[in-house]
Amino acid sequence: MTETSDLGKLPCVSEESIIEFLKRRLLSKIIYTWAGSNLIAVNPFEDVAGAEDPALNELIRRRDGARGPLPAHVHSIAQTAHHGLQAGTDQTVIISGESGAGKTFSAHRLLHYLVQLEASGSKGTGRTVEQKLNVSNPLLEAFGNARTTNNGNSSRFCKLFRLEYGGGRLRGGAVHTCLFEKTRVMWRGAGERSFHIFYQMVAGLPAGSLHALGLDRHASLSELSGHACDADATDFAVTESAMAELGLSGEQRAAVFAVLAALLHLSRLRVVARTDDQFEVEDDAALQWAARLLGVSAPQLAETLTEQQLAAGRSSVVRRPCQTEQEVLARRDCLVRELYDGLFRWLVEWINGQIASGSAAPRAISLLDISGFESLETNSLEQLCINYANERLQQFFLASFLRRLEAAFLEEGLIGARLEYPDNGRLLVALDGPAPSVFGALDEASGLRQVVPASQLSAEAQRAACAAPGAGGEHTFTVRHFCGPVSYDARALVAKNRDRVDATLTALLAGSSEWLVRQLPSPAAAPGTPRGARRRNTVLARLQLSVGALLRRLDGSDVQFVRCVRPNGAGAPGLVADAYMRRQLRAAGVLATARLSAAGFPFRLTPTEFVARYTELVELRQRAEPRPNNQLLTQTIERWTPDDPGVRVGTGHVFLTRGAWYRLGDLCQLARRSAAGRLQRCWRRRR
Ligand code: AD9
Ligand code: MG
Repeated sequence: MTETSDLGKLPCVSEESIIEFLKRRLLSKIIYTWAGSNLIAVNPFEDVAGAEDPALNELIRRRDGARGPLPAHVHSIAQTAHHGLQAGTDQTVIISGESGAGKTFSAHRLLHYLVQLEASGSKGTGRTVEQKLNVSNPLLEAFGNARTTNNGNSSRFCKLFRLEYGGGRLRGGAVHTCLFEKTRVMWRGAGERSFHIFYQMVAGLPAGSLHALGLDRHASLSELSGHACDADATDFAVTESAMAELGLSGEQRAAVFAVLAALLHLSRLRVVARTDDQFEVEDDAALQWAARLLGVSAPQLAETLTEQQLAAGRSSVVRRPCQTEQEVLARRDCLVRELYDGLFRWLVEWINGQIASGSAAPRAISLLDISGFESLETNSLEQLCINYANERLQQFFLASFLRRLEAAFLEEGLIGARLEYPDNGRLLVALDGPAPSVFGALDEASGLRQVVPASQLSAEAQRAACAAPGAGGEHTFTVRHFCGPVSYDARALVAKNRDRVDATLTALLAGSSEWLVRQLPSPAAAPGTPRGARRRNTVLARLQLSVGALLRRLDGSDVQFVRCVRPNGAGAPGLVADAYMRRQLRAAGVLATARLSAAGFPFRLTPTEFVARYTELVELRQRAEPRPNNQLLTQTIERWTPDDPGVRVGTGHVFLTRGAWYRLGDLCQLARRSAAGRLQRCWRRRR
């Protein structure tokens, strides 16, 4: 018998058995495994044979999912989505996993397969759409990915890529992004780089063009933290041609590079002390270039950076000069961050304008590439945001998974098959529900510029029994997420959550003589910005809205999950670190998924398959029946396993839990050796 490719069908579903099983498969270069209808993809960190196997693809393409399980492969996910779409339901694939686990790689595979599927089915006009969809990914990655200690091409944003179909054909698409790590443009950890595009531009633009932007290749590269590599110049050619392919003219591309160059100049600004508590920006080449490229005057830029606007009462504001060097630098960092964030959003909007399907109510396959759970040594607002988004996704996953099971049962005439599952609804209410809640307390304090003590946040979390006791020091509070407890440092949360942009900075950019700078979406126009007097404009409030908007887009669609797993921290092929895997499998809820799938009758057999598999249990005179019917099956099952809740006979299939599957298998083996009477006695003992 061939080995199963489904974790839910293992004889024993435990963490150890799952790790052993995945390890054995990886060492045999099999990276994909089913956990019920979800796919586990273990990153091999090398090219594995068969990934683009034409025979396998042909096999996947010919089967439509209705005729038994497809091979465990990411292309099977794509094929199932395509099949479901053709049947009239929107489809979503959610790809999760920790940094470097292979989410983006899997997303590319899915996109590539779906686009190829169209290309092979149709010739002619669709071509341009396919090309545009294909090149939008490298362009987004140039501006939104960076080298981190975990991954040389780490995505610093979550991406929902929609492929839109009209009249049964791929017509275009749309990209939605959230959780963009704009802070990276000014701050990153040791050994990490800023976004690829800066290195690409400095390595790839001709010397004359760099000179016209006030840049010098060698000086600029040494100033950017982290080194450029040979690939940056080659990648720049790819990025530039993607920009051109997506309709950005030479003039528009030059305007984008000018903004990037302005950011490099801004990052070099120097602050000098005029008096003990008055500071100014040095009037040097960096200031002049930054101002010129941003289309503002140098004195105006310097003044905006050194004077801050403060609220005085409910409706009036006062301006006062910055009193420390840090205040000036914080304003500069804020300007750089918001400019880059605006540029990224402008680019996403541009891409969307180019790949739009034009169909009024298109059907869609959505691919969601989201950062996985993070539990670092010190966890702050960034981790709270990512973990909250994952918590919402888990809730979405449970709802869609159970809905699908329910639908399958209803279709088969099985009513009342109840499943036990770990619901995270209470935890979410404790996090983002109406005050009192963790987000409520932080938002309240952000409005009042107060500090929230960790003990208060702990109390909010504890209200829903989602705080783990005793973890972390006095400044931390711990949330018991569905994949394990995470301790957050409460100290910088309020300041980070506030993330205010002074109106004078926005006004400066609005008055620019450069068309692109004027067109960049202002922070106030960010998608998910809370409107109305009662909503707070904080990072958490915006996050809550943007995740909600993202999930609403997926509502009503059939959802499949790809859980990416990184086998070791070093990124080495052929190496599996058990503890490393275990942590991720827990974080991805793989064990819970396998158990859910085991609880959810993972084995489905048609009557013919049932009789073929359990021949020994079927009475001799009935074995010859040309078409086994439900009555016969029910009689057989009742005879051997009376009132077994693990077996359900539907209109077209027999559903078996994992336990029932093995019970019946054991009975068959015994039947080969024993008389029927002995067998039944044995069965009674087992139950
Ligand atoms: V992050 O959260 O954006 O930092 P990802 O997206 O999960 O991360 P990524 O897809 O970028 O990880 O993959 C990390 C590295 O593993 C890349 O160099 C990939 O080329 C490599 N990888 C991932 N999956 C595969 C695979 N199936 N076969 C070969 C792979 N290489
Ligand atoms: Mg990625």
